[in-house]
Amino acid sequence: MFEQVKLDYATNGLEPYIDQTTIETHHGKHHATYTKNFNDLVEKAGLTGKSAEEILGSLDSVSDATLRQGLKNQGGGYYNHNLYFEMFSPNPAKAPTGKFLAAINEKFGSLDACKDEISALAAAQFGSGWAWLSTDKSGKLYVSKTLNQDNPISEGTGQIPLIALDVWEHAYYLKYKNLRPDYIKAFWEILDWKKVEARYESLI
Ligand code: MN3
Repeated sequence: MFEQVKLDYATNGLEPYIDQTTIETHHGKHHATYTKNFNDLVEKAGLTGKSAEEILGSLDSVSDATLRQGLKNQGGGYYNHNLYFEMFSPNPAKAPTGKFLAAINEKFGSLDACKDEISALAAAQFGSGWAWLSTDKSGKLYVSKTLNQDNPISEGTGQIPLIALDVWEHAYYLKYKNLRPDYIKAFWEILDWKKVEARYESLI
């Protein structure tokens, strides 16, 4: 049984960057629904006991096309939002350190350049989707964007996401309306690089 990540901050704890109503709706309704639907589909597909990464990484083994697409959509919705919500903090570390910072500097030149690349992909995503910072098992970093609830795992890239930037309108529309770039700027104000760094270190 897959469970939504519990927020380790109050629903108003990310104000003014993400407002309370958006967090309540996004986590309490959207993410809750993806999670419920994913659990139902996992049971239907006979995949109980597998991890979300295993399921999303082997969708080709599901022969029924409707079920396969459902697992990709709802499983992505479950997994992507867990990563999204767990990387925020009301008092975030504004930069990583150590090996992770070294990998960022090697790939992008600087932390600001890394954020700019992800922001540009997020702003350029036409319609609903996500922008990503991911790693492979060797610790090499990648940026990408995906449509819908697709992610680097369901895309079969061999990459594991570290940062998930949701650019579906439900993530920002109540506060930012059409101004997605303002939401993207706000995202970096509450992203906790210490959490991202801990995830990176656990994966490589
Ligand atoms: Mn969302």
